[in-house]
Amino acid sequence: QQPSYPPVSIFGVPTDVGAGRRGASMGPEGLRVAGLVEALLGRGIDVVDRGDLKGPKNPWLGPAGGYRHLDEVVAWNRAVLEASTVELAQGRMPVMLGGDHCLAIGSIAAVANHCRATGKTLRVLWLDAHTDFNTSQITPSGNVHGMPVACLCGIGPEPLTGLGGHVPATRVSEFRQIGIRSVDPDEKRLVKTHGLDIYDMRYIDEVGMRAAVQQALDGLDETTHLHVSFDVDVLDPTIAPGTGTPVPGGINYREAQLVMEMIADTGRLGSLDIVEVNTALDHGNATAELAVDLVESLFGKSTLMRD
Ligand code: B3U
Ligand code: MN
Ligand code: MN
Repeated sequence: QQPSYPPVSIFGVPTDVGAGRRGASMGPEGLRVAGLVEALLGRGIDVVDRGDLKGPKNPWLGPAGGYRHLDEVVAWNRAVLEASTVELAQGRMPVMLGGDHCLAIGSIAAVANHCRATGKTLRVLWLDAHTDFNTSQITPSGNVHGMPVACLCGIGPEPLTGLGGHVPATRVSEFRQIGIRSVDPDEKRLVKTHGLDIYDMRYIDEVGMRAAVQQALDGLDETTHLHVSFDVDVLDPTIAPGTGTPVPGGINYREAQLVMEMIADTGRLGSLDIVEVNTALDHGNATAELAVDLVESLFGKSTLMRD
């Protein structure tokens, strides 16, 4: 049975203030040029592109107190939080086009508030090469795109942990991370202490993507709001070179399609981030085009009719 989808509202979030390299700010336009809106329309989805959110420019400074550009990151995330909150309240699905992954603090804080208000259960599927669980004390870079999961779970600076008004915004137990293969030494200790549910590349190699995704999606029911935070660096850099922190050994095209198809089959997708597309580092617009291809699967495209 084909799942049905709520109407979709797309926002560009042209920011790279949380990243260590410039260029993720061009991600929204890269995804649009790759035909994201047309692909969703082609799936029969009711979709509106609300254009780009506004935020401060990248001052390109070094870390201060363990964070780079904290004020700018907060400002961008306020805009993301506000936009997502409005769409969710109208029964629409916010889709945030990054931009760097710091924007997930705002998008997921909004979703978590929405779940609290409506009595829904939250599940976050975090597709990424990285766990993004750093803090100002242990970050090797000061880049906030390496910290959003920690911030959402209440570990971070008050303007980010308290962004949505509820600290912590989310519980660690609401997250499942898939495709992980780069965790900093102290970050490793922190994710272990907090018991983050991680399906890393070794696990995927050993049990296969199907079993990994089945486990990550276990326990979903009609009350679940599923948020997918899709960092394109989860993909192998040979197929997705256009991203700021590529890590070898990522998921391949077929594994990526399968994840998306399995998510689609749940019929629970409620919100989405597509982040870290850096067109300045891409081969042509290949990474954005691949992301759009995968998003079609996420919205129910399949080779055969299924029942
Ligand atoms: N863990 C490293 C690298 C990183 C995390 N997320 C991204 N890169 N995109 C850091 O800087 O925190
Ligand atoms: Mn990330
Ligand atoms: Mn990443």
